[in-house]
Amino acid sequence: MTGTREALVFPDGFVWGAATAAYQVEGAAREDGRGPSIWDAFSHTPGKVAGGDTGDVACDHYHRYADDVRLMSELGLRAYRFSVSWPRVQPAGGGAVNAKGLDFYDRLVDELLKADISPYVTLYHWDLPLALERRGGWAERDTAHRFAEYAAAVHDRLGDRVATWTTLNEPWLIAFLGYAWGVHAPGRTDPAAAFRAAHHLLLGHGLATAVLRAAGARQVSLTFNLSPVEGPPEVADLIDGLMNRQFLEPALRGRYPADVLAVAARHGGLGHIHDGDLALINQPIDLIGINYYNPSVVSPKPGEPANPAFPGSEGVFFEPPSGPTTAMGWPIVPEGLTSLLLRLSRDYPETGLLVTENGAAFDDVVEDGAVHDRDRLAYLDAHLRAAHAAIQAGADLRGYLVWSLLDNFEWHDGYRRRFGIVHVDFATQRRLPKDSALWYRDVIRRNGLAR
Ligand code: IFM
Repeated sequence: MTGTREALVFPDGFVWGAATAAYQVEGAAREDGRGPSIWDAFSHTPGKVAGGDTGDVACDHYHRYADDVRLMSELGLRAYRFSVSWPRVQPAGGGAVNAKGLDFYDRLVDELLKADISPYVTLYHWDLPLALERRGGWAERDTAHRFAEYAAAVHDRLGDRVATWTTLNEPWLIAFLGYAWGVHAPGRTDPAAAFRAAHHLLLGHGLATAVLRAAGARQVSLTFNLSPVEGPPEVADLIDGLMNRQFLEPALRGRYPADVLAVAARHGGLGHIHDGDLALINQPIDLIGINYYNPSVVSPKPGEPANPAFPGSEGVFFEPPSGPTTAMGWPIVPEGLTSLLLRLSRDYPETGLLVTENGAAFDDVVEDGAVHDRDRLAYLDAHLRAAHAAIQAGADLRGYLVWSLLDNFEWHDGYRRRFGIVHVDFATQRRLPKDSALWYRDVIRRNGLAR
């Protein structure tokens, strides 16, 4: 791991926080009128999630949120990014709003504000109401309209206290892991549906952004999972297009990259992109949300079949990591964050940047009432140094939200992968701040890194 390890100070007002997502932490899957989501159906299907784990109980954040906010306060967090569960708010995916579902977020927001922690709300972090999937899910255009309707209902209840709104978390993953590869809910393996889903997610983002703006939302953002792609341009550009530019360019520039359109055209055609859609999608946003974990390295390899997450990638080989990795097997490359932030500043200089997720899973061990997670601490330290280097070079980075506050339900990996800076004993629900959490508390206190 690199880094010069001198003391570093971040800009005044830099936002320090942590993130979670509804299905990964809340539990209470059948309480207070919550309807089923695609992740309930997927996790309850044998063989889909490691260990047969589900989000039924997760971290029980639904009941323990006040204790969790107290913990955040002890750690000095200034912001908490959480997502709202759509099926809690609209159990049938549209129409009637379940007041009890919104009550939970009302209580959570009040508790955060009492502790002087800013709520950062994400409207969609993957838990689509099952009723909408039965009508075609994101592959169906109507879902984008239903999403805008849901955004209005949530803003209506929380908009007086929540300043920063994120429409979607990681549209590439939703579309291509959920509809093309099928390792995420809803588990479909239809590349044409994935391209349609990608477009309808973007449309939903645009429609919801317009609704949020009209209702007076102060800051609106969209969170992308962005991966710098390294390798010869003849292969790296294609993967960069599918993963990064397919979403950045419509949202921020109102156009699809030609190379992405060419691939989509070969997978079901472009009939789902209607005249005027790109103008609807391209609403001004205040912040680009960045979830950074690792870069990808590709090389040309004739005869290589398409990677299931990248339809159209025949002949592209994804190189295995050559250096240190996390427990996910993801390479640890902090410099990738610097180059990503600088690229976004260069390409979209008018929009502020916020790291909405960065962090790492490691195989933590509880020893004498402590978790000495040196690897995670080193990972976070190195990535903060990389973020600081980007700021020094001119990037308008406004804050950093670690993924994650708590160990939680890591999608198809279940509970076996721990990303939290706070350890959760899932048998007792006991929380235990790891060394990385105590270190992060000091980082926040001094608004930077010690020598
Ligand atoms: O846990 C996920 C999160 O829900 C979305 N971004 C990546 C994280 C780690 O895989």
